[in-house]
Amino acid sequence: MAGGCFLVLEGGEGVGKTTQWRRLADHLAAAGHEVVALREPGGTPAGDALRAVLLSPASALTAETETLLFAASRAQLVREVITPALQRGAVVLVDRFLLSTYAYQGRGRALPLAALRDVNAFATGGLAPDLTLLLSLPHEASMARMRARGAADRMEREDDAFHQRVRAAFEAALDPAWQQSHPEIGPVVSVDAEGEAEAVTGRCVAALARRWPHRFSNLVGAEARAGREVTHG
Ligand code: Z5A
Repeated sequence: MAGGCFLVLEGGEGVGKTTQWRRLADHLAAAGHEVVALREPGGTPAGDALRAVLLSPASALTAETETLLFAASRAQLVREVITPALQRGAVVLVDRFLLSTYAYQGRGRALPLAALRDVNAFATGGLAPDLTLLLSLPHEASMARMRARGAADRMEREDDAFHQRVRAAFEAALDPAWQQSHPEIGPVVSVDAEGEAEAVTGRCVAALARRWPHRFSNLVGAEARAGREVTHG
């Protein structure tokens, strides 16, 4: 693989994405990669403003408005940060991307996938991740982690049935036939998110090294080496 690499971390709430996003970014930087670590929604000044609206429990949004605001944040992030970073050869690591829209707005809010696809094709300009690592954790374990963390945002306050639909959508994305019919999502692999954070990072690193042995095999043990700065957005 030459040039940049576009990686996404996905999963339901409380599976440990943000924890792994930080740890994986550090590993990649320690192995000498330029790393641009971003989260959705957000990652740009406009995106951060949209994030505040989207996650505030005080916002009353229709499902359609919510979808358009997530897509607006994505459009800004792709053009302002992701595409230039990929063009310079950086590893771009994003906490959530389009698959979250399919899971939360598609399955969670029951909006038609065709509309989500069209809006987001416009938002991304056709940019698809090179790989998505889907963190998988039993429902009870992720709920326990959320309870331990406290305060819930607007999306997290949805009921259990909503979150079960979201989980089912993520699981469906692991089916090779589903991936073939959704090329805009790119390849998705499951990573077991149970156990200590360090063990989960090891599984993420192993998944990257399996897919791109030449580029990423030196990630194993990379945290012990001095690394480059990570740009966080
Ligand atoms: N959303 C959407 O609807 N449509 C879209 O298109 C997009 C997003 C892009 C973003 O919220 C919300 O937007 C999200 C989907 C929606 N909402 N929901 N619900 P966010 O960015 O604020 O949050 P999140 O993405 O849902 O992540 P999270 O809830 O913060 O959880 P997480 O990132 O998966 O987990 P974490 O913060 O790393 O860990 C959670 C807790 O568990 C924390 O206390 C950790 O210290 C602990 N933890 C982490 N790893 C471990 C291990 N291995 N063992 C034990 N404890 C652990």
